[in-house]
Amino acid sequence: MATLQEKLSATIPNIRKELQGIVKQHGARKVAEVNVEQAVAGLRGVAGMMCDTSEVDPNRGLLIRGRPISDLTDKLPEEIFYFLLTGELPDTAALRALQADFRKRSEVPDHIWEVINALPEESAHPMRMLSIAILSMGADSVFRRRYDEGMKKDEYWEAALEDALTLLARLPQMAAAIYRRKYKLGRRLPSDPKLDWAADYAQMLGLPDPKGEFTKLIRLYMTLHCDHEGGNASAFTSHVVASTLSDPYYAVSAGFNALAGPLHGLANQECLEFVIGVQKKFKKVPTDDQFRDYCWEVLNSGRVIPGYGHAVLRVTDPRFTAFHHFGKIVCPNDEIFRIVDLGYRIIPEVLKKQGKAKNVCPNVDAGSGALLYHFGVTQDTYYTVFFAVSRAMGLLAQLILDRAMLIPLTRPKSFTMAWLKNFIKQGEGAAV
Ligand code: CMX
Repeated sequence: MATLQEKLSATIPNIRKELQGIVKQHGARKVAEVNVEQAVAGLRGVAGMMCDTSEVDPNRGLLIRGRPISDLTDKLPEEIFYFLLTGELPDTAALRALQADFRKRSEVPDHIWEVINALPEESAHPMRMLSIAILSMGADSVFRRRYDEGMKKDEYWEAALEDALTLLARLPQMAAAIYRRKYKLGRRLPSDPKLDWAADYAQMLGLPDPKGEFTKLIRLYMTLHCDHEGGNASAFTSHVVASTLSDPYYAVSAGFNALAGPLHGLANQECLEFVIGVQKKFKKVPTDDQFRDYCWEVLNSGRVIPGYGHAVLRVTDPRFTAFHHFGKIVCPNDEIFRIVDLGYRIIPEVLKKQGKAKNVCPNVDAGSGALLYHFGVTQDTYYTVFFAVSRAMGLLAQLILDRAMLIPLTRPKSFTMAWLKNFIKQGEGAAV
């Protein structure tokens, strides 16, 4: 068995050497070109950074370290974190060691509870509360302290890993406490050291779970949302912030701030609202024709159908498939789930007919909210927090590997509108 730290210590020097060799030998080779539209509109599709933890294949969906996410749905999030970082799944002893490490670090200092309790629960969105709590934890950053003491560059990843493990160990408690405070559900519930990371998170939310199905859902949720390559808004934000050698708490908080936007992590909230809207209008599961007409009403009013389409994917998101499969087993007769199921049959056909969306299939957000709702998480403004707790694993794994590979400050060049007009006038010879 190799603990996470041992495994990384053994492999990082070789990976670093290999990358340095590649850059030395092939540094001048072009990997991508950027056209005017891409430069002006969000750098879509520009391959301009490296990320080893995962990739999104348009036709296969999320691949974690080359393995389809659908192969990993039975894994615990702790195993996934080890896998993201090392490319190997831990054996039982290494998994136990990682879980014990989390437990050792899990005590949330009083000053963090004071910060959470000081936030206005009426007005603050739970993502804002979580981001502030993470930022406050940075006061105890090992990375910051060791940097101030003159830590050597090749040790940055070790200090980043220390902070990452501490952050992850405490995250479920903070997220669960925010749930209970925000929605006035009573005192926060204590962590249970006997439970795995996701099961502990599930029990601290305080929802009834007589058959253990909600716990299974949270494990699945945590595994499915763990990472989505490096260029998505939250991962890229975290990458840029960490590249300045801000500590991991600053970087994760920043990444969460990006995740909180409606074009990114907040979409899951909007998906449930769409489904609830259908239920409210028809007071039951509508017929196919009624639902089809409803979709056209939404589209004709200029709105999008949430949960469908994707910037990269061109097939049904395998993470949707995993949630759909779970729902079919656990709550096939739940009215909200049945509307999601109906949507899966009808919406692609409607979007195809409309002819605008490049991908007419469901994405990860189309079904997850219905399952959370089924188990009593009816407060959809909280859904992005589940996403964030899971995604912290990917942000942190990417950040640790960036420091391990000695990736420098991110600093693309920008240009002015005047330069752009001149460039167009002069032709392609002009340089930034
Ligand atoms: N409903 C209606 N129209 C849609 C649509 C949908 N679900 N998905 C795409 N379209 C439209 C776009 O609005 C765009 O229309 P305009 O040309 O009028 O601007 C056209 O189809 C082409 O868009 P696209 O290239 O296929 O999609 P983008 O890469 O621009 O956007 C996304 C991707 C996800 C923002 C978009 O599909 C969408 O708005 N979906 C609904 C919201 C949603 O589910 N978000 C969750 C994303 C999950 C994630 O990113 O992880």
